[in-house]
Amino acid sequence: MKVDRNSMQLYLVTDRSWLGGKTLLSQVEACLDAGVTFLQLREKDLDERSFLEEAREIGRAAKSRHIPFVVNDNLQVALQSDADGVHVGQHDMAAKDVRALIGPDKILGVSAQTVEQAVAAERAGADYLGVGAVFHTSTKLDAADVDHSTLRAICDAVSIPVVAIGGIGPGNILQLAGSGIDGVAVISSILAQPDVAQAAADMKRLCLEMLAK
Ligand code: TZP
Ligand code: MG
Repeated sequence: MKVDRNSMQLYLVTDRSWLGGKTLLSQVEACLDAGVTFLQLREKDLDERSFLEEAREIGRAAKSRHIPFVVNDNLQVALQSDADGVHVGQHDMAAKDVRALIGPDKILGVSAQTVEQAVAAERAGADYLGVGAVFHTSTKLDAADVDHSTLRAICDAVSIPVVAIGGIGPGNILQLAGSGIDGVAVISSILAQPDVAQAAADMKRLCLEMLAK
């Protein structure tokens, strides 16, 4: 398996909404040093050139720490920055087409909300799944809700690692114990906090507690 299950424990998705004058690179580095185990660069509004430059810079920070690094949605940026892989949603390019373009060695992550989508993604060559939103989130307004019985059914139906995403924070992460997930993917419970390193360390501790339950 290309993706080590342990690297899915605390998956950080970037968001520049809460930088508050700091740089994305410095915030990300602080999080990587505080226990984040996987990194996705997610940019919705950046022009291609800035996106590529940023992917190279953030990718270097991840590589030097041996943290897997994927780019959301943008295959060209993923390939040109030599990221470890790419993450696509159900409304992006089809997983099997992405797999054909990136080859067998790059990581392919796919978002899934149903068992059918999860099984299809695994067949299409996904290396891991992101499943959510498992709790209410204000970060992605069009996120579909995934109830916890569906989350469990998805984990049972596939053999690739699964991370839950959406509204996960210190107050609810332990509710995910026993679902079969390999970790959690978060944005605001780390990046919207005043001390991102402390938030990442707190989430890591709670995540390990959740996984051990
Ligand atoms: N996909 C499903 S929910 C979500 C994404 C990108 C947003 C997660 O952000 P947060 O702040 O951790 O709820
Ligand atoms: Mg997408």
